[in-house]
Amino acid sequence: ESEKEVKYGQITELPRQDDAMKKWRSNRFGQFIHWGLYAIPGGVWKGKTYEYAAEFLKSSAGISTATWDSLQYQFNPIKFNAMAWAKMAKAMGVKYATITTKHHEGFCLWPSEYTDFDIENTPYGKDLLGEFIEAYNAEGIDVSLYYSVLDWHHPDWRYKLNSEEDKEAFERLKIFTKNQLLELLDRYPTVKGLWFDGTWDQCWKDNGQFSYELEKKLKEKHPGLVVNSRMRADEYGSRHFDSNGVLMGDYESGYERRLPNPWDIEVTKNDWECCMTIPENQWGYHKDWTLTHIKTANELIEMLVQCTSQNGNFLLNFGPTGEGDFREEEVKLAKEIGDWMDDNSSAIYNCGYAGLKKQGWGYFTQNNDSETTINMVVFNKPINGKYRVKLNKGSVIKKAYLLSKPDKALDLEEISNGEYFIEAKKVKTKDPFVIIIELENKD
Ligand code: FHN
Repeated sequence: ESEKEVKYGQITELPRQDDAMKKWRSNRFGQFIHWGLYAIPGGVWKGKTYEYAAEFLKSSAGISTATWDSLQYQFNPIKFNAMAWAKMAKAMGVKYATITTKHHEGFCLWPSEYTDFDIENTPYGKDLLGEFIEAYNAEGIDVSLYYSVLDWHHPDWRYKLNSEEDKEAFERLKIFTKNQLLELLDRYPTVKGLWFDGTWDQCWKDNGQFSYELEKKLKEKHPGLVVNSRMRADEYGSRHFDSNGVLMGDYESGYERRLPNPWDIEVTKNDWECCMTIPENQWGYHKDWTLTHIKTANELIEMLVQCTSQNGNFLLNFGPTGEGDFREEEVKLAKEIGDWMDDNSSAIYNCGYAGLKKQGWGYFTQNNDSETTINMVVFNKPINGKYRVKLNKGSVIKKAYLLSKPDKALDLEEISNGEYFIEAKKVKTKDPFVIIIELENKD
């Protein structure tokens, strides 16, 4: 098939191999924070509960912009303690966090020169985003900023440009967007990445040149900046991937509340990130968590491990309350995940695709700096207590042991050339656990 000429496609060669990108890749586990005015009503308006995502309440309940925007004067998260948040994130085991600086409602969590619809003009008044970044950085956690281009508050925002007037409005919105992004990078120089959202509007898709030039400009200003694929469209309106199928931005961010097929090897070729909610589809705080299934710690850990096994990052979402704390369920899950990470994170950080065929018991991961050690993260114990491993040609297993009992070698049975059973019948735990195999090259 003939290649299309693409002028406004990818701007760097992928996968990026600079230090900033390597760090992003080694982090593997991140915390997503959706926080804005929507946290105040929490999915409930005038006594009625709306089941759809709480951050969409304005639209689900048909609330006027003026009424919604006046929530600004109630935003006073007196319980917000940035240090406590950062400590909780650290204990959960995340290495990075991505926070909504401005979601679709348009409210800004930092004092912006370009709008009054911001934290400065709330009873809280202080630079909440600045506090957040400082506290997380102090705990050694990288921070990236989520930014929605779609903006229900801004008078110049349009889905589609139907008239000359719309076009002029969009020109102004482009300037506003660029100014705000440059302002964020100016104010918060330690930021590692920008996470674009709300970029599916027709006007954004029709303006590939703008997002191309914007990406270049932001990266010039902030070397090392890591940008998600959602930011971009090429000049033909193709999003994430250009018209020739080349990924745009630095990593694929289309995995929202879904994971790739766990056997898919193609996906391991690009950097990517899956973002995930704990309930079915709630990003902002919703008062009622009985409406859908709430994922358990082990379900979430499995997603994290699967992402790692296919060279992806896992960004797990939290929706703090309007008062500035986390609901009990989130605190408990963070603790449970953190307890697991305390013992098993060596199978996560700086790990990726191991190059072996996935088996039914779970996932292989391998540290990027090791050639001979492979982790087997087990989620399904086989009835016969034996774990199948098929190696690539030329290597043999030297030994296998549980990560929790490195001194006790597990029995090995070679079934056929390069295919083994590892025996681990006595493992009692009900949680996922790790078997380590050490390989040796035959020649
Ligand atoms: O509409 C938003 C949603 O609220 C949330 O921010 C997610 C996160 O990926 N992005 C949008 C939907 O794609």
